[in-house]
Amino acid sequence: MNSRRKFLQNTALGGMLAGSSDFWIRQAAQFDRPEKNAFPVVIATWGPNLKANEAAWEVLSNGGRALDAVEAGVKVPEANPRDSSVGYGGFPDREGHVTLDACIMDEFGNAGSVSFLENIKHPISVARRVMEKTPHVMLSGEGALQFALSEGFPKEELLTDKARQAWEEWKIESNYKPKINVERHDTIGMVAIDAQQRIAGACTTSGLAFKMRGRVGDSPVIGAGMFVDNEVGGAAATGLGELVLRTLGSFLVVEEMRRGAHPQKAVEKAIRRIVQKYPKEVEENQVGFIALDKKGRHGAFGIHKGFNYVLYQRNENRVYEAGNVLG
Ligand code: SD4
Repeated sequence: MNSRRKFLQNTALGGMLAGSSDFWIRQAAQFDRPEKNAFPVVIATWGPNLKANEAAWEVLSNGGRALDAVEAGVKVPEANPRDSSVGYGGFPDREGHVTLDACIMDEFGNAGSVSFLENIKHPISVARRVMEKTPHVMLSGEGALQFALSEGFPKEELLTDKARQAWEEWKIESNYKPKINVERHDTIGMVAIDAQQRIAGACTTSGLAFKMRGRVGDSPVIGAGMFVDNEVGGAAATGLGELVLRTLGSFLVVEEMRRGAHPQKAVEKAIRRIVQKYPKEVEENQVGFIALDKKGRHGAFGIHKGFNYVLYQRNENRVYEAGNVLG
């Protein structure tokens, strides 16, 4: 027996602490009871993604699998030409090519991902095929494209007139600033739990606008842009990928929940870690996390004001403002 335990057992203080810890365990159990009608549930980054949640809900409310729900959900912004951060209509790299990153995880801990993929409208579905049809987790660039074509995905031009125009305007100054503004971006990260309490997650993006050719962010990296552990919960990230990659943010959130943290506390921890480690870079850059735990509780938090998210639970699909650390 370690000496501290021995000491506590042999003292009045030990008796008091034992009593008080029972109190806290009872207290925690009260909060930890499964939420009523918590399932199914789906959460996604950014307010404009209500429609993505709807598509996921369609699957979930019909008794479908969380994996199918998140794939269907994130395909909505991937196909939307007005969404300049995801899939078709995404802003190109600084050489004018739209290059896409995406990843997906299922309830068994299987994972699939594509990075630096061009000319395929639904990178999330290619990521799923990587997971289901290859012994690998990630395919990149030309190889990812070849694989997608061999799987029957059509090759498409993803650069819309609007995105081309934005790029032409950017080229006038060609000011290379690999930073992300605080409010105007909407990579979608999504986590869902179905009626059978299976958890899945997905994340998809065109990455930073006018990025260096070949730059890959956090979104396709398992544990950075998204992570799911069916025993614990799931998390996803949006914002400046470099900050999320260096801290393996989504993994950190899930591990915090594994240690017993409420999802809200877990996302706050991951954001504070970034702020503490990179105080200069966070001044002008946003990162936001969303999380769901196995009990159906959620959390969301950003570095700056302006990060919002969508939650569909108990038949209600709503946009919520997330808290933030820097205002
Ligand atoms: C990236 N995390 O490539 C992505 C960008 C993003 O909303 O989230 N945009 O770094």
